[in-house]
Amino acid sequence: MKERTLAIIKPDSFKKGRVGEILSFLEKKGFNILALKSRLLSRKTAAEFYKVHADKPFFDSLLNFMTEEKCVVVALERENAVEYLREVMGATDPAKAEKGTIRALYGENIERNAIHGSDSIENAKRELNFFFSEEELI
Ligand code: FUP
Repeated sequence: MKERTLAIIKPDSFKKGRVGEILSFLEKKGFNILALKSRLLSRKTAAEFYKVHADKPFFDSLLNFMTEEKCVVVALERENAVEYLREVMGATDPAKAEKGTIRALYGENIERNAIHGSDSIENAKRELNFFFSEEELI
């Protein structure tokens, strides 16, 4: 069954000019780009998006990073999209990510790790609706 998930190509990738390469990587893995936009997140928006991490020691630093340049938010569609995106993204820490994954290829460290991907079907719904209107997701 076709499923939808949300990816965010993060500011480190944007700054290095890797947005096109990462989108192309995703297309080669069978994802269709349903919707996409380039956005400079406000601190408030980034804090709301990452609110589950509000009490973590890395939260403030994460907000600085996520607001330092534009992000490209992408609604993706594919069979088994949520789980498969997590697989091709690799582990949170690029040093621990499997060879050939996006984070192994493009990430710098556990914070500057190139890409975000929803971690469950429920969170994918929340995150897609966070960035896109119903009309944009048709
Ligand atoms: P992931 O689902 O792989 O993106 O990882 P988490 O939800 O655990 O973390 C969300 C983001 O917080 C990561 F992408 C990067 C940041 N983070 C840190 O900066 N330091 C940490 O120790 C853990 C996460």
